[in-house]
Amino acid sequence: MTEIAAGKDLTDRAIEARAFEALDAFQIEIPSWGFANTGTRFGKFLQSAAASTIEEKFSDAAEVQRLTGSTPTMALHVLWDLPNGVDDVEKVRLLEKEHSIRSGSINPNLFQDQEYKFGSLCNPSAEIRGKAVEHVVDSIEIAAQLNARDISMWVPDGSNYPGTQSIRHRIGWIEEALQAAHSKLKSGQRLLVEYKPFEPAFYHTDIADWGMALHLAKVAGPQAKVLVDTGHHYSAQNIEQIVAWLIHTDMLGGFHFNDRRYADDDLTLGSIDPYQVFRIFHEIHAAKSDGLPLDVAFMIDQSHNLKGKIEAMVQTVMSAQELWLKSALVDREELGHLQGRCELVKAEELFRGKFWEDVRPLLAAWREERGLPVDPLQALRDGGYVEKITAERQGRQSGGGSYA
Ligand code: PSV
Ligand code: MN
Repeated sequence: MTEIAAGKDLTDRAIEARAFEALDAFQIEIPSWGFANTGTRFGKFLQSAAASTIEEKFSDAAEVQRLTGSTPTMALHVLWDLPNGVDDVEKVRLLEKEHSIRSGSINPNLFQDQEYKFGSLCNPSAEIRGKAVEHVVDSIEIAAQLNARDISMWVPDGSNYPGTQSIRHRIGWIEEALQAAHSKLKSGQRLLVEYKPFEPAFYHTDIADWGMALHLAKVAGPQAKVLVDTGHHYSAQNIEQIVAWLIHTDMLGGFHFNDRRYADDDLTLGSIDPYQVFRIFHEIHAAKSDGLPLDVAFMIDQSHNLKGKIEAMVQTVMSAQELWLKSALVDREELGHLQGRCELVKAEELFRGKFWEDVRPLLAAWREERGLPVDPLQALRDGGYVEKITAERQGRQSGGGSYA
């Protein structure tokens, strides 16, 4: 071997080691509702293979984990997955064991009950607010019994017509509600406050953006953090800047990943703007390189109406792994020097150069080394799981899914 070849071999091995380390550290939670029949407000296109029971959702999650090796937990939505509340915990525990999938974040449901027509935690009726808080407290108990750390709070409240609600009074009510919920957290648990600018309310949303979520998380207590759903921003918003601010203030709790073209479209992660996901991941890697103690939950929040559900989930995890790996490989030390010297073009080329690099061979090598299918999508097609569940589930009506 020439000296140059030996040097290249050493570099290749160093890159591979770095890549494997990054991939080993990467886990992303999949949502139970991603396996169920869902639709738009115009209707649903039903899929025979869709899961309609919690048993089927665990089974589907196990298939995604078998193929990708990066999804050991599944987010649960309380009303959809544990309609009997804590009474369903034992059943979920058995499913966790059977499928080697742990329960991930627990999502209270504050939007399906008729009583929530004018809001849940921000409803002008103290009685309804109390009921909503009770549901959150029950969800915290479910999480505790399932050893799940995070309770993801998406509060759908808002109003549709100017002048019809006191925006300020509602701030006070939600502060009280989140404090009450926070006081019930066990040690180690976290309350993640998710924001969204619109939908289902179209005039004002009570937690519309990251500033409001940050304020509310701070008011709620030390175990509350902010959850960034990438689909919950106005079109031109710089999401990685929000992420950097939340990291700086030690208030970043987690992500719901999906992509968007217009609004909260829940499109496949990276399908519209993969560079944005790369830039977000870069902020995470950069903070880690700077030695900041980050503890961020990566979760997928997508439920596909047209794509095969398991196929879409596997594809999403693969995209996440690719973008995570690309951003992991940025030479941050060199980037730091270039930033310090304001060498703009060199810095940008170094940064975006990694975005354009094809990391799929590295991912394939990692999969092979870890005993995973080298091409998870092909393995899904070859494995016959979808055909099997299609036959088993065929003809049954949908249920147990999001917006069902
Ligand atoms: C609301 O749009 C949201 O992002 C919340 O996280 C919900 O829990 C989830 O979607 C339901 O799909
Ligand atoms: Mn979300």
